[in-house]
Amino acid sequence: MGDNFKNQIDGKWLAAASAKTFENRNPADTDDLIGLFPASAAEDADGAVAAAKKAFASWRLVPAPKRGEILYRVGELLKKYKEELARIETREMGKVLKETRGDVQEGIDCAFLNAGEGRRLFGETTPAELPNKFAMSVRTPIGVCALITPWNFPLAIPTWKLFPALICGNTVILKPAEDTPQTATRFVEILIEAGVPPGVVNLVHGRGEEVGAALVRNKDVQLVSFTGSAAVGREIAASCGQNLKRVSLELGGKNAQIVMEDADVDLAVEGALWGAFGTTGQRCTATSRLIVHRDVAKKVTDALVARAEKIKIGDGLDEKNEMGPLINQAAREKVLRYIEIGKQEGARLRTGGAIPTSANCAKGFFFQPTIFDQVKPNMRIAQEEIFGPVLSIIEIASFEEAIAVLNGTAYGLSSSIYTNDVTRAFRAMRDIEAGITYINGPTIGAEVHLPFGGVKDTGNGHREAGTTVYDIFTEWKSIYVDYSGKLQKAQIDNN
Ligand code: UN1
Repeated sequence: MGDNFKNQIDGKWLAAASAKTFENRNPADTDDLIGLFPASAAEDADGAVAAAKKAFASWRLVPAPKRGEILYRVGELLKKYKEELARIETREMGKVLKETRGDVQEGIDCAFLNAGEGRRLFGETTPAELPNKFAMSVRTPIGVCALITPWNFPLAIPTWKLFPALICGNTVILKPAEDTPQTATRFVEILIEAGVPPGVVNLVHGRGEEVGAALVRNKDVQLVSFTGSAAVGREIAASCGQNLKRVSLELGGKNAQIVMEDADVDLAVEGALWGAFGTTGQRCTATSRLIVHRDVAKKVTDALVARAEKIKIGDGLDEKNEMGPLINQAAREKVLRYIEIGKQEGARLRTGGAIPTSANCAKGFFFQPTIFDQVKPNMRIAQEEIFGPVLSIIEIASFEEAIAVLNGTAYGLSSSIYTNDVTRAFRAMRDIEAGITYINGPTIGAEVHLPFGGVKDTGNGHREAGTTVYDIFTEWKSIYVDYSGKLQKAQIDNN
């Protein structure tokens, strides 16, 4: 029997007002019930918004360096509890321990980065056009922020949104994915242990259609930050548009790695394996297309197939395993549907494509690493986000064709090119349509101090992480101080 978990609203741990709950189970072993979580509804979400609104009145006045001190303590506590958090994450999300430790590390890095920002948050001073007048611009907090986060990075993604929101003086409601509520709960416990005051961070569990929608609708929420599917992102953006509410979206991807004929082939294979099958292919940044020059296509494909077949699949808590399960039954059904679509479209299934039959995989949502070759750029498996361990290999004959194929999808999050030709590398940096481009590295592994996000249907132009995130979580205010002691009229010709 699992434990009973709660929402956090205004400093109190509360069940849903309806007392309803939902189950959280281990995707590697569905007999393992992790716990029961509040199946919250609009009334719980609205209560959390009211608490955040109340707390904003005092939190916005806490000096940013003081808010930073709390975030330094959060960083220290995340270090202290790193292994515990990694194990919680693996148990509820499935990815292997090495990866969940990396996920927690990303949160630690994000804590210290944002803690330091408490002593920067720079504005500008500039000369005024009139004598005895001073002009400057400062960042001010926005207010109540709703953070709606996915299950694939159960700690790192909430930290990317929450730490910048807090350091800027906002208060938040975190609505974590239903598949990974325990990591979020432990995270909020740690925030409270570090000294975050009541109401500054609220946590509401439940379904996006209920809790997420209620937060997006609530007039007292000034900003929505969402990471998830493009379909849901469009709905959120439409609703926020109606209310002129700020919204930051990080949505899907169909990321590609190019391998040119001059590349270090072994390095490119290593990169593609990690990019495609790391996190069981469940990253927004995952490599789902490999665009390979025909001169090296056979060598690259054969090597990838051989390596993919050796990947050890199983429970991520067992250190010898290299790839955990998919997140849930619906995810596995989706992947299976795309395997059929790929076959029907005429792509050649080179390896995988099925549920593993080994005994250790019997109770979870496992899936074999899968590679299709002879994929054409316009096939659905080369256009649509699958979010599983499925790699589509597309052959090309020139650099120009490679770039055109890479750019030929609706998305533009991450991208990569393996080449030893500096001219090609720089042309790729210029011509690839994506928010992130790697030269001789895989499509995954973005660092928290650089802007993160993408072009086209991947988002709405915002970049979380980096220094750009502060433009999401603050308003600019321009301030003029006239110390002339008389009325001075700007833009009037005084001569
Ligand atoms: C995601 O999959 O939404 O760049 C985030 C990476 C990680 C973050 C991925 N640092 O692969």
